[in-house]
Amino acid sequence: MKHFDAVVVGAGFSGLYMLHRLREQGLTVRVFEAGTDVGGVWYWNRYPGARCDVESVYYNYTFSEELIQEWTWTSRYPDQPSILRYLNHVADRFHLRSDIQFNTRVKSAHYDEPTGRWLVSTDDGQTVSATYFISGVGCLSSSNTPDFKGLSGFTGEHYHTGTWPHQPVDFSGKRVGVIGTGSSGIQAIPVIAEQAKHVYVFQRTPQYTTPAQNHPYDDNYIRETKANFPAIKAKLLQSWAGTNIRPAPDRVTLNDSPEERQRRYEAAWEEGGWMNTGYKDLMTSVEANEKLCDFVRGKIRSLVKDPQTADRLMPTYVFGSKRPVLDTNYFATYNRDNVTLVDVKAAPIVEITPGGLRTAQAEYGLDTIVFATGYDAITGPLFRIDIRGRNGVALKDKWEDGRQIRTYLGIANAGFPNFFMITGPQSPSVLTNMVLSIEQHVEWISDCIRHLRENAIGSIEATPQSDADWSQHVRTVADSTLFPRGESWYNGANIKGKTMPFPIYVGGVPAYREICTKVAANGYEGFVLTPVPAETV
Ligand code: N01
Repeated sequence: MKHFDAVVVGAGFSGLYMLHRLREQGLTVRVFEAGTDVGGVWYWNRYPGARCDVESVYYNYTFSEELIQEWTWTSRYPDQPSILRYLNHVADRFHLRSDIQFNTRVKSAHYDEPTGRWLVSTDDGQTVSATYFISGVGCLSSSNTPDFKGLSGFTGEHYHTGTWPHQPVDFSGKRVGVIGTGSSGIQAIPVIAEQAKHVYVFQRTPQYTTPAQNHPYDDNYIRETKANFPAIKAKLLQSWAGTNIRPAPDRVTLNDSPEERQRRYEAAWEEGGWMNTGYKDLMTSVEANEKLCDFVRGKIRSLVKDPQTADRLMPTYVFGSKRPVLDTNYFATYNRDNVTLVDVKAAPIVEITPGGLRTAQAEYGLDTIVFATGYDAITGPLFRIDIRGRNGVALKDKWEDGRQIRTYLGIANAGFPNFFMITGPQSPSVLTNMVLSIEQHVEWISDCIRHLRENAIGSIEATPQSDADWSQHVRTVADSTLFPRGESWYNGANIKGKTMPFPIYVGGVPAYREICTKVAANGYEGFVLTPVPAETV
């Protein structure tokens, strides 16, 4: 059986950087990737309008000054083709492809106690062994198509935004149904509407979405950004989500007059992005949160001409308890004659028919259905792999199918020696700039592996107490905020039968980094380090 020092799953932002760092240390590494090329979510998400909601100049690796200087982003928010080009450039520049096996899905990874190795099996029938097993599967790579009655009998075409074909889909002259109005649906709908004969949007929950105000970058901005990158990175690391470089918000919403609030909300709306209003209590005060919700609802009313459609687009949940969305022309799209909003909370989808879709109220003839129905998020990508630690215990069972996630730092697990998760559950992950969080995890893991090898330590494993304490801490911090108040993919509410305690650390990037750094500085506090047996040293 072939042996590698490390096996990494996935060749997205996580897997590529992990491979690079481990190879620098001289490790043998094999990356397995299900796609035919690099890119991870940016390889699969090719739907019309796909774009990142973190600004381009902050959404890139920062580990290499040369890479920063040689790559130039062209617009404020990068579109999917640009990000994919960037990741291809990274793969070429650091000669990564030779250690990646594409078209290969990891099916299982079992810890073999007698040898202290991971046995990793793939869908092409091979099994390899590895000292370290590292997941770079991401949080949103397991797409979810709800089990609608009749789908297999649909005579038109259907697509999921998260597994979009590589060839452009032609919507011209077509009656298109889009199911779902999360980030993917909200980005795709305005673009599809420009081409299709008619678009029916099947909306279950109306969303708060604010304008991206995307625009091309000018040369001066790019020059300044490149010249000042070390300072920019330092500021990103100080910000709660790692997504912007402005000072931390310090104002209390209700301390301002209604006029001052309105001025700040308007300015943030015009500037675009994550509604940077300067208020620090958005996610801790229901009253503060409701003020922003009111403002956005007012905007929807002013943007959508038909009052009944506007009513159906009014969100009512706590802003931020579902992932906020940035859009381009979303609400204005409902003023088009060829767009119809269908409320499927009021009249649920009953079945897909051969010629379209039937709700409890009406039947819609469709040529194409776009499922923008999201993901089995956070735990889904990990549970697709049969990961088993000591005594053959499956990760899925340890976490009780997600109802009791227990990790240490969102990186490690008691009972799973030498298994590392990049942006795993209970780390800041999806509530932060993913690239920055990925870099932190990759660097922490590669430093840890260096420490193990330099000190003849055969394995590292979180203690059950560390697992329990970290999981409790994640819950306590989340419960002091409004984040867990919504029903969203954050807590599994989008998937029938799935429930999870809020699985994201919301203490912010600076606090989280400090904790991880301290754990390492204290000799990997909270872990058991087991020396390599004497005869094998
Ligand atoms: O998925 P979602 P997404 N019947 O889960 C609806 C990232 N991302 O792919 O809200 C009818 O948000 C569901 O309704 P409800 C980003 O983190 C980033 O859009 O559950 N409807 C919802 O409207 C994002 O948050 C970018 O009631 C059903 C929609 O489908 C995450 O990925 C771009 C249904 C799913 O929305 C996921 O976004 C794209 C059913 N049975 C994605 N089941 C950017 O960087 C589900 N829905 C900008």
